[in-house]
Amino acid sequence: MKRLVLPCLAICLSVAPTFALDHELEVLNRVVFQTIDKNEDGVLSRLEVDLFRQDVMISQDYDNDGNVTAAEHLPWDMGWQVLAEERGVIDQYWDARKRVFNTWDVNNDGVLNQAEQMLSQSNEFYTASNQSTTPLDFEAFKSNLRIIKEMNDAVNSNTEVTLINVFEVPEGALDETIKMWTKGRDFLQTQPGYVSTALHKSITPDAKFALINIAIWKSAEHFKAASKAMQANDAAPKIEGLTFTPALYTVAARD
Ligand SMILES: [Ca+2]
Ligand SMILES: [Ca+2]
Ligand SMILES: [Ca+2]
Repeated sequence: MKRLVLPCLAICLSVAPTFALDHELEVLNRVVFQTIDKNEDGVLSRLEVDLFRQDVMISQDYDNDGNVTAAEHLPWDMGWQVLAEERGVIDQYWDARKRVFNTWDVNNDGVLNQAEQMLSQSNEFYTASNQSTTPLDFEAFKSNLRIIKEMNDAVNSNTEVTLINVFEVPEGALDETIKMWTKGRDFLQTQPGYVSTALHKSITPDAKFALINIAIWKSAEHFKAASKAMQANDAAPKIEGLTFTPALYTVAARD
């Protein structure tokens, strides 16, 4: 399979938490921007964007017939697909890619012919440049150029985080701790951004953590705001000797 291989792929494959992934998305955008910016003047001219378009279209046209089908176009990836897979938003990513392809496929025959390839990219440049020929700066590139914006939005569409809270429960305080947790849960599930929660009770004798809570929140910001609200409302009673350690996590690797 022909692909444009960029140094960013190594970066994009590295494991990182949510905020670092946002940084990685920024790095990916920057690397692709610099790849297109042949004269290294920090902006993308109409010519540079078109030269890149030609390189990409040629690399996608596996059977060299001058046309690019959806099957030829969609596997092309410069790093966004890897990030989408890491973040669990691969469906949103494919939807975005198909949406862009369908927009470019003006006569809706499932193939980008030469005229459609040129027209689509010309239109995209002028749209990104506010109907002018002004070269695109980095912000315009990542926020206005359709395929880049669509891929960025897809990769950014999931900001869910997992709260894992481990409880060291003093002897004889298990039921009381579960009651405390339930009261806290009742409050937290009314807060914006709450998705789900599950309290796990150890079945291993003498486990260090008798209880572990695993909860999903729409974003770290939602969870932090909810925690603050809970503290302000004193919604969780105190239990002598109980220690708990909450932290937010995101998926670092999957099967
Ligand atoms: Ca340039
Ligand atoms: Ca072809
Ligand atoms: Ca077509």
